[in-house]
Amino acid sequence: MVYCNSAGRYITITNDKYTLQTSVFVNLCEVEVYVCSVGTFGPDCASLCYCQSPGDRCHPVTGQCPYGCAVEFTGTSCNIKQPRFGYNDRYICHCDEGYCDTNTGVCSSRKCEKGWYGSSCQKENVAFNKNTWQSSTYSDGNGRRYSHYAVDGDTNHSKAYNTCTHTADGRTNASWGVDLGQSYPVANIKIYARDLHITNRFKGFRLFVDERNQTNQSPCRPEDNYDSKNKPNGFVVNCNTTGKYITITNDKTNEPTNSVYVNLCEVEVYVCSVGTFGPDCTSLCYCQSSGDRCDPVTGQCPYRCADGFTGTSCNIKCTDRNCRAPSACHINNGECKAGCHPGWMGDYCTQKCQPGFYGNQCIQSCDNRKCSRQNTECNNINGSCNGDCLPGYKGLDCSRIFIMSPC
Ligand SMILES: [Ca+2]
Repeated sequence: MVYCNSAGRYITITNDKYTLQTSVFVNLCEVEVYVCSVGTFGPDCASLCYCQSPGDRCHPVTGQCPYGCAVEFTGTSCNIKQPRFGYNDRYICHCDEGYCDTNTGVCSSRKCEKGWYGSSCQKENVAFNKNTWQSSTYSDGNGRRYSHYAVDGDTNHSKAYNTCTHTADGRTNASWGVDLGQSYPVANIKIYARDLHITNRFKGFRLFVDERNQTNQSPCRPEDNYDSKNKPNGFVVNCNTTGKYITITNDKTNEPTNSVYVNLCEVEVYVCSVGTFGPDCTSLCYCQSSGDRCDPVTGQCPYRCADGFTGTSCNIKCTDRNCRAPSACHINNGECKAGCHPGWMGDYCTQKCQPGFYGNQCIQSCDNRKCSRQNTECNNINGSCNGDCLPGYKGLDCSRIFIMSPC
């Protein structure tokens, strides 16, 4: 057996050593070339790897996938199934180690996988390692300042080279762009510019999110409203729009060089994972299909809620409602038409009474109870005193007058 561990189409066997007969031969009875089937690796091809695309072959020895793991898998060989959270395990945890809270997704380790952010690690930087371009490329003795330096995952903004892009000298306009690979509802974009030039080279800064690679649409942040002076590095641009291409342009002369530059150290484009929304992507929306993305700000689903959920952002479980009478439970009309059970309030009867109130329609005041003990806890449903009443009163909430009859 000969072990190779390499990829190739042609197998060649050569020989240039003379034998005793002073001739050189290749004299074979059979050559069998063994490969592992797609999705397997190891000496006996008995180990499984779950690569991004079903057709990707992982490394025959390490199991490493060429373009990353399938959605639900992680680990060097992409064979560790990621833990999940949420109702019916709808969401994938993106913790770097350990498990996440089964309801909220918050990681026990408080650390996210590379490329994921936020307190529940559901905010993804979709620009990381994607295809980039720029209008021209600056070069000097320290090398070329390539466009992909702005998506290499290194946010260092004090260095001039190896991790920051730089367009060439002597230009009257400059631009840089990234292709996210697909259209995303972009929540916000974080930009790290070079410390030395954050003010002068961002003077004409404009940012576009577009479905096509064009920059004739309205920019996310109009140039005239953008003030780069005293801007801290790693600043966020809010967009709340959908697009596949992010383009940053500049056509303002950078004094005193009279050239125009785009000079970026990192551009992070944040998108909430499918089924999450909100500034930190911690709110959950249960849309009809588990692949539906809801609005990154409002949480509204594109079609309707998943069965069993209701509310504007489809995050209210029908069985969690406390309707007084059975009510249909569909998106936007899942309100409790006949009102709530005592102790509950809101359109969907999922909110407890305000503190200090209880009972039917939450209008009974806890202060009016006649509990024997001061500051007794007040149950939202029945206002129970959890103990004795003051003389002359009875009932769970000690609100009924008790007339004692004489002996
Ligand atoms: Ca960088």
